[in-house]
Amino acid sequence: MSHDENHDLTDIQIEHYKQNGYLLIEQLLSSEECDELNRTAADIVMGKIPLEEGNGFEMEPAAVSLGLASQTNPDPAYLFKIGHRIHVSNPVFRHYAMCKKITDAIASLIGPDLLCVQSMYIDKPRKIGIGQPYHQDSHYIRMEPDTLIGVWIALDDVDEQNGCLHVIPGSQREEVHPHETAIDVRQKQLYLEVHSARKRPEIACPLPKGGVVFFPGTMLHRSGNNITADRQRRAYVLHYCNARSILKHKPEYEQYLLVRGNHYCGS
Ligand SMILES: O=C(O)CCC(=O)C(=O)O
Repeated sequence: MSHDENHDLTDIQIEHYKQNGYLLIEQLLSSEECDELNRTAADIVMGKIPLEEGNGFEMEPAAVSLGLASQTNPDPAYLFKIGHRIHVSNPVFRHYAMCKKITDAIASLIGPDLLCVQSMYIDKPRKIGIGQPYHQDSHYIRMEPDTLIGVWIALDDVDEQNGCLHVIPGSQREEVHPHETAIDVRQKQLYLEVHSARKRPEIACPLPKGGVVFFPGTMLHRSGNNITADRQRRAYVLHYCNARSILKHKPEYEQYLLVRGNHYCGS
């Protein structure tokens, strides 16, 4: 596939995103590209690749409680998360943050000038990986105007058993809801939650390895627990915005990466 190939979305895809607030593409990255990201994450956890300033990794809390792994005795099979600037500091993660397959698609949705503002590699280990309850990313990443878009790339086959994403179509048109302590006893140690979202009809977003979900920052979304006995659930999760938006929060470390088009002062 040529690097110059155009990956703009079709009118039908753009319309689906506008109407429903999310868009699934089943094969964005190849299986080999996903393997490269998974290998790189494992090398970071095992200390073979340095974790640059502004990044950290955490083991799954349940794995730590069970004595299966710890910060000083890490194991990629029990990872929780690496973040939040691997799209800047690591060449492999940066390559995919900037790849045209992603940036052309996002440009079709929020315009040609794009900043990547955050990245996470999130794992839900088999049997113990815990889901993130309903939230809106615009609660955490604030800007004016709000052009935030989440890009959730499945690095394993994902479904409702191993913790795929769920969305509430229509919620993308709403303001940011109050985010309160999560209700679930395990989730409350890690996450805030929009409690009212629990009663609302949702759509699961199962995907093959290499598939992606695009969704705006105001979309209410959650992930499930990984209840499978033998399947990991790894994802590369990126957040982008239109480079003309003014970000309210400046991170401690340089984190905003222009991935396409022009920079504008203020962002
Ligand atoms: O991958 C997950 O489990 C949830 C990620 C998510 O919802 C987010 O990063 O906003």
